[in-house]
Amino acid sequence: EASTQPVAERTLVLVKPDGVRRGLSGEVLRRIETKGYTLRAVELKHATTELLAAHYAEHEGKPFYAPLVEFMMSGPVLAVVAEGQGVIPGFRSLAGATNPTDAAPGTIRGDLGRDWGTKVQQNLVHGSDSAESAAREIALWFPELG
Ligand code: RTP
Ligand code: MG
Repeated sequence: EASTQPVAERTLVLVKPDGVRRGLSGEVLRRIETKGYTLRAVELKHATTELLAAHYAEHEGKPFYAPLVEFMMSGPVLAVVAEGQGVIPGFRSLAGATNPTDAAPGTIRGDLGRDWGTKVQQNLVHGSDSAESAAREIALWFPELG
């Protein structure tokens, strides 16, 4: 029965406003699909303060929190639910280290991230960091997928 089948592993990916502005949405989707993951949802969204406060709750109070939320509202983001075995750590590997300077060549941030004249916050993509984060974040960005 369908109801007894385990739910496939899913992660939330965001192409941040810098990535959308630079026309890299398709490149990020291509890397996800080329790796063999399945796209379950893809939607261009304008994030609200409320959504970002919930999404970044773990970072509230840190010095980069307010500028990060402001940056994430500076333009649309492409919200993506990707699915596949190991997709949560797998997409983190595709994304690379948080700071594009440290991100290895071959990764999204390493190949495409620009860290000069900008800030660490502008690192092109977000990916959920655990199964708990993924469930929480997918519910926030795609409540209809519940
Ligand atoms: P993400 O959540 O976006 O996938 O990135 P991450 O796990 O690699 O990084 P995390 O520590 O969760 O931080 C979330 C986002 O906050 C910005 N950030 N700025 N020192 C700083 O200025 C700083 N540190 C983090 C980045 O946009 C990071 O992706
Ligand atoms: Mg994170």
